[in-house]
Amino acid sequence: MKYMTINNRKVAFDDEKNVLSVIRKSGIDLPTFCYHSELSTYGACRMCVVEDDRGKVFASCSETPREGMVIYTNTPRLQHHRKMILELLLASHCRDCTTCRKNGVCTLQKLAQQLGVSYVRFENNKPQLPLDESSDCIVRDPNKCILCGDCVRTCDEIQGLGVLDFAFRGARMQVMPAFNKDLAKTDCVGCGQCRAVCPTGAITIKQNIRPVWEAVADKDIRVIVQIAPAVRVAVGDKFGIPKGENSLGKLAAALRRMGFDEIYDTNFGADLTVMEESEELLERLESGDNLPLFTSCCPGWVKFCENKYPGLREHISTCRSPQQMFGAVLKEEARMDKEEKRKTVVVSIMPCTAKKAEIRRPEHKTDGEQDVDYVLTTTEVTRMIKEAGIDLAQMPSEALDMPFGLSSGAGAIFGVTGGVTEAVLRRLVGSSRQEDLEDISFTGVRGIEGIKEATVALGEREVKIAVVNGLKCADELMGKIQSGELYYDFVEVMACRRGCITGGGQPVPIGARTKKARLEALYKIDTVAQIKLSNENPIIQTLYRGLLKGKEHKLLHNER
Ligand code: HC0
Ligand code: SF4
Repeated sequence: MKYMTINNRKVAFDDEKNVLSVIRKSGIDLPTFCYHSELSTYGACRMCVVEDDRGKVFASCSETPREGMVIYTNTPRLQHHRKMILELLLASHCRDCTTCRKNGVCTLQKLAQQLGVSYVRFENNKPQLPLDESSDCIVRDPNKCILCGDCVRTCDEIQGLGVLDFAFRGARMQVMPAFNKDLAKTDCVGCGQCRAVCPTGAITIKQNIRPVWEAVADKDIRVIVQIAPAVRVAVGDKFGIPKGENSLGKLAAALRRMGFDEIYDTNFGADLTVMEESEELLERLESGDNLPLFTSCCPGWVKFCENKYPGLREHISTCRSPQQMFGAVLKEEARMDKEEKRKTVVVSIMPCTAKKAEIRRPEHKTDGEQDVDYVLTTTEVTRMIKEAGIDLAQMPSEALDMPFGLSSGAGAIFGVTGGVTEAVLRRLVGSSRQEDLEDISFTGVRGIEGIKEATVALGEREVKIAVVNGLKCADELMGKIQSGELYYDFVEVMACRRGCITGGGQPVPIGARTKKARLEALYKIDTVAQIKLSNENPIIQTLYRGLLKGKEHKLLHNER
């Protein structure tokens, strides 16, 4: 153990990678715009400056901790320095805080208030730049960018895409896609991970709140809502509910009071996906065609694979994602119900911005009609609940509607990377005995590593599996699969690290403790679930015997 002195207090440190981490570990929340522990250190914002005993001022994020260091974090000189940075940032910032989407969760706004910046001496004489609203998933407002580079490094270092970068120099510097192309014309997959780290309103979620309120208010429209696995463990974040707490029952109660007609669970859709995807895997193992089978649940990953590895497109499962399977079933049911005179609108509540693009893909229309009409992210639904004057924390816990409110634990764990694989393996192994479930969970499919590998015995055969977190890791793996260096039978990729719990539409910030709480909460839902296997869900069985009979392919699969 080594020691340094921070503000006259002796502080122990070990293998922290920089002085900033030691300071934060000691309980002092030094502000930063450009520091994220999972990204490379950029050292540009200078908010984390500290002063040493010789009066040297330096950025604590870029300094290695040394034995015997003596530092101060809040001297008058540092206070002046930080305030000046904030004032200069605000001077060239569009200051429409009251109407900004990030109002209340903007780091610039929060720090200006926290550090007492009450007046800006300089005029903003920068020309107003146009917004990029071309993407279905996110909106870019360059007028609110503070050039911290968090989005640039996230898209490059985590997703390996490099869609965004710095352009021009000095006062003209901006963040933009190459040649300032519209996002919709780039390789952007809509994952929203850049939005999740953006400290201001420069990258925000494309909003679908208005049309949903209008549909809810229309008596001639029946609005059905489905709630994704990862939403329930994050929607409580802005209501003071403990991080990770399962708020599904409270969310159902709030949605009813807001006027939604029927409330169902995307976990039911996940159960359907397990049924179809496990069959597809068996068929491909049998025929040997198009192995490995790639999961198709994550739209960011699907788009990435289509863009970058078109030659491996046939490997993507033909199964629709749980959102899309469920949407197609709900719309088909509405078409079959001759008593129902209202128009049916299906709304999904998702942790993911890319799901907004998934619903608009041409293959996700049945008989010319979109299977899911609108996607609201967890963040948008949080806003709607607040608009309705509802405090989620005070809601009673209510059950979802039947029949599609019933789902298995296997459906719940879809929200974490590895969950799809684990759920499919459960179905293929076909046992709900505790020891067998544990054996599957210990194969290596759980955990937060970038690439996880597992080998599972299915009958006579050993099935080789890879589970991938984040598109940069996917890119690494795909290169090796394409060249023949690696072989797998089944590959699950989630574009967001740790899966949908960290999706680009989730409430931010998503720190290490929040990630852990959400992950553990989803596994806990599975642990206490009475039904563990998707095929044991009685409503799934009824559906296959009824509505789905002869229509499995039409409603649950994409043509490839
Ligand atoms: Fe997910 Fe899904 S698990 S992608 O992360 O497969 O968004 O939560 O809804 O569709 O079920 C997101 C989450 C879903 C889908 C499911 C899958
Ligand atoms: Fe990159 Fe994802 Fe942001 Fe698109 S949405 S720019 S792919 S991080």
